[in-house]
Amino acid sequence: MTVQTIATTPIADQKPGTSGLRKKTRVFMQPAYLQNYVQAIFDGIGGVAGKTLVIGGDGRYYNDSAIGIILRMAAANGVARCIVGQHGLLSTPAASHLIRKRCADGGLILSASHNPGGVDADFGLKYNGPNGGPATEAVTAQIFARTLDIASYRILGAEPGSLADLGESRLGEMAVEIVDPVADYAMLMEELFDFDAISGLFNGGFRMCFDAMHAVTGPYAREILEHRLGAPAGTVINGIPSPDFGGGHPDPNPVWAKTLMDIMHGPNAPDFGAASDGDGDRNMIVGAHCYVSPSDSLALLTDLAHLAPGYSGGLAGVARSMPTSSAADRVAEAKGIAHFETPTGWKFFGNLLDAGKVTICGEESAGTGSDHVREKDGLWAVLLWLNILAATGKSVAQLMAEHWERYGRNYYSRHDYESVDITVANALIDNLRTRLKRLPGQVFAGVTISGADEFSYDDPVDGSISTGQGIRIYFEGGGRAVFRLSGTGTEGATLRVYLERLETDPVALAQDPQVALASIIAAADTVAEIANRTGRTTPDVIT
Ligand code: VG1
Ligand code: CO
Repeated sequence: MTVQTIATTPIADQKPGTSGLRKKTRVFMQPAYLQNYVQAIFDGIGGVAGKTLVIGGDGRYYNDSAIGIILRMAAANGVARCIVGQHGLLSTPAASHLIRKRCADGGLILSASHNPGGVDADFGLKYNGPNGGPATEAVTAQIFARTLDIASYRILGAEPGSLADLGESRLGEMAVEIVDPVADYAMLMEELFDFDAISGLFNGGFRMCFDAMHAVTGPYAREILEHRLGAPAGTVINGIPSPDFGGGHPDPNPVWAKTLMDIMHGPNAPDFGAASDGDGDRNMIVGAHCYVSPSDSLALLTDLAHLAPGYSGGLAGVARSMPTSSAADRVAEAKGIAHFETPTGWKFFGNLLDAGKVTICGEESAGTGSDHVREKDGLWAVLLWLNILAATGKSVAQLMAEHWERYGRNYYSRHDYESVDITVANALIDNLRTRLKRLPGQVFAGVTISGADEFSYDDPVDGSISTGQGIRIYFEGGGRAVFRLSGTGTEGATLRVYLERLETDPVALAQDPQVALASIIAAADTVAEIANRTGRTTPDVIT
């Protein structure tokens, strides 16, 4: 079998964002586009000869063809073994677990996560290192640098075998091992959680609805919830992965998971609802008539994780991304454990987890996870919630009410303005940046600014510094607004405005967040001149 060395030229737009490289599917399908990027990953990490890689994706359009190309390139670059999920499927947390369990040198995960799939939608690829976590900024910088001076890529002149057949085969000199994508992950979940107690819940008539959103979590949720835990068939809805996610937007939030929200707020609502995203690393938690914001979920899990066997010894600490509400910080302070604030994106949690400084991490974008893998993990969060519900015998609404009574409630919302002209979006952020020093003391929409800065992160483990991670504006009375541009979109710019206010008055804990945050929302819109600059008077998505 011949190794072909194909001459190529650099492609300018292959800079990885918050979570790998994401582009329109048709961009990835252009001649040499995927090949250049894969070769740049292989070269950027110092070569792959003799290494073992884990490969899998969320099943979106082009997943299997791309895996075929990656396998041929891996073989041509001297990779010793590729461990591939059957049918090319691996959820992001399952891929992270496989890398760790099999002591692989890293992995390639094909996903654009919560972005829609299809030939006219989005595709993505990211590299995870030997700890199972997303490549650090230093590594992605090396990969990007290589995309800019690449001159050739190597590929084997032979097609790999079927991704459907479990077991081992050869592609040139390389071993290709097709594995069950669910088995190892399900075993890990059984080690962490009290499956007997959760089964007991279901046996007692507890009802749940899990919306897999036609994405990768379907097979995992069915195996774990319906088969191993005995939840009735039909507990998992939209459970068969489809290349375009059933034409939907696999982002588990109240807007895109509206079907589930309607069920959970309808008559005869189940006790517990949950949803996951395209690649299975996000989670949405909702009780009967009770939506739990991701920031609150992180705080509650930090408070009560010890009720699950895998965390019975307590937590070393908790980390949250900067735009996530500070609810988890107060729990950490009450428990006397460390808490950390990192930039947006799971890659910033890796060092803290590896160093044993934190056990649980979370992001406002519906990502929660722990040191069991090095990615956020949707189903893990759902199982931890189930374990807590089983251990306490309380409802979601009851747990949240008690949590807010004890710690106060951080009213929270994120307003997204999508497909904004990139120049306009950059100018909006630049304008805020240049005014930061002058803002304290100024009044916008009746609210006084008490402080303003731009977040930069000094990694306490490796000393690396990440600047420009979001504009923060603090208001008198304890409110906060954060402004940043998304690093996962594929069309124009997405402006994210994160809004938060702590309420401790016991009689004011049950408001609609948009109402509770009205003054902060108005002040944030005014100070950033959103309407004037973008021409938008309302956000495209409010979560
Ligand atoms: C978004 C979220 C961020 C998350 C990232 C990847 O990034 O805000 O919290 O880590 O997506 O999640 P951005 O740059 O668009 O705000 V996933 O589930 O899409 O891999
Ligand atoms: Co995701």
